[in-house]
Amino acid sequence: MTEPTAAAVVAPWWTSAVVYQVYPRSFADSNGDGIGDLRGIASKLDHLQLLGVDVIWLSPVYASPQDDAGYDISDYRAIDPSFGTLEDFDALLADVHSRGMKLVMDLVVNHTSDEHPWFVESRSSLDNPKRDWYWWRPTRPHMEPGAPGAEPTNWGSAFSGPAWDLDPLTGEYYLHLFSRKQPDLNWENPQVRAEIYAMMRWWLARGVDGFRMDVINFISKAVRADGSLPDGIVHDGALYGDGQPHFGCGPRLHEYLQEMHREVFAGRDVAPLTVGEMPGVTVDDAVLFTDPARAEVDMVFQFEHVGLDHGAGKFDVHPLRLTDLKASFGRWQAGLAEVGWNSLYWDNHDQPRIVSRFGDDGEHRELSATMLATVLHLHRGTPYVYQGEELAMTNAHFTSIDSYRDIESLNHYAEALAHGQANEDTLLASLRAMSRDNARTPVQWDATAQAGFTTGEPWIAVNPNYREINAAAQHDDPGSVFSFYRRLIELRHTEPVVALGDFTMLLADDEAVYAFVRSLEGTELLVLGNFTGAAQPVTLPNAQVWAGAELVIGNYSDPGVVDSLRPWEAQVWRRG
Ligand code: TEU
Ligand code: CA
Repeated sequence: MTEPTAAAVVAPWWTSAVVYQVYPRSFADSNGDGIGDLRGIASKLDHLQLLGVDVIWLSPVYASPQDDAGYDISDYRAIDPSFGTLEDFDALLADVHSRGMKLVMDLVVNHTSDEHPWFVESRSSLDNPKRDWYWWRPTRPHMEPGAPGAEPTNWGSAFSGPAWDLDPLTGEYYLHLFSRKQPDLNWENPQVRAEIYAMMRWWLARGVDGFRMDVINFISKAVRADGSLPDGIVHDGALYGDGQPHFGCGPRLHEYLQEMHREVFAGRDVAPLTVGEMPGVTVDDAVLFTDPARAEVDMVFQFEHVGLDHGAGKFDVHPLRLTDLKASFGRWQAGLAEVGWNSLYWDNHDQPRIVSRFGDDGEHRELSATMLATVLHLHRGTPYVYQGEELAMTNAHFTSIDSYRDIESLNHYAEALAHGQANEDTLLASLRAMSRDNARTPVQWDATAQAGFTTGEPWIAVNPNYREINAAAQHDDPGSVFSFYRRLIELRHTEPVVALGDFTMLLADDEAVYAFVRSLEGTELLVLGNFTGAAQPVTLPNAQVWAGAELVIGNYSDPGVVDSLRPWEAQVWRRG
């Protein structure tokens, strides 16, 4: 492993940054309508500044019928009234900047809302100038329009059902990889791309500092010369074909990302931060997407580790094997060690909360939360903290389907029941484990009514454990999960080895202990994490070199010992 060159010391700012994701609907409500909003976010910036994060990623706040909670946009240059106004946005951005933080917007351009004027025009007639802005195709040959299987391809939507809907007005089908109210844009059309680049430049001119790009690796579809699209393989027990091989990391994706970079990001004094959400992306793909020399994106969100407890699908839950997790993270650390850069996340608005998923949200909630945080934040890459993760908020543990709001969860429940794939109890159990709503319950600010999120009726229920788990109880408590996150984030800001050090996995076959070393210019950190609720021995190769090392951070009040870990213990030792 080459010694870090001078270049390393001028690594991009985001290699030592920590990003905080805000899901506006559930963050803080300022006007009592039960829905979080921009003024609510502004009222909580002290919390984020105290935490020490560098960047705020805002999930969508644009005008939207909210069919998929804002990821279905009807006007890219307007704020949805439920979140506030453009003036509220400008005030929030100015406040964020005045506190030395940056703000990144969510760019949702694989699809729009079906209420976006572009789609309203496109569906209005076969020869509308915007017809080719979306994917319209005729009924499958020799099939009756609207009949099961008559769709142009057999692809399933991510939200259950087919990925095509017949539009009676013109008798053609349109493609929607997500809900039928999220028609996919046709990026083959240069007018579509030009419009999107102009919209992005509009937000950058307004002062935003970058974009998180929603399912950006789905924008290039594998369309054949004759304009047709291939069917997908129908996996065992599946109702539809798997289209992902035909739209995931498609043939023109690199071309589009490089064009976007030229048209939107190139030549700016301060390079905007760009992170591409890319379900199904591989390490080799990611090296190409994040190689600075290729000018595509700074980093990607990959999904391998959040699929390790998936069986046939995400709702078929299997226990995590720690060796699988280490194998996956180890491959991504090694694969992007020389070229490219990793993002690091456990939680976001699409994943159940990690302390309930890979930790223990009962007896050892705080210890398992801080151990998981330590292991993640000490890897090489940019960490993302999802709202509430810094408080060790847990899954919702809903017991009734009536409590759920997420279109993916509700559609899955309805489809599985309708096709007799499972009974209500089994489905409710899998939703309790994996539903996206687990991440979307309101942030727990204090022990007052509705956890201080709203003075009204929240759009989704507050987790009843808010009296015990809330920000107010943790801000001034040096032993709290919140205070531990502050220390972890501070470590990345003050220790170059954390941001830029090489990564070496240890104990790859150990099913209980996660262990690795980070090293930079003679400084070495040993990171240990116990993924179980039982004490575990640690047998390190050449353990003696760590005798006399200094404990940099640990999640027990008294420093432990390198050769044995207490339940859910995390330790970070430094030498040199
Ligand atoms: O998510 C894309 C995506 O991969 C998720 O749908 C994921 O597969 C699933 O939720 C895991 O269960 C992005 C956004 O993050 C998500 O909120 C949107 O629903 C989706 O795109 C469509 O915009
Ligand atoms: Ca509100």
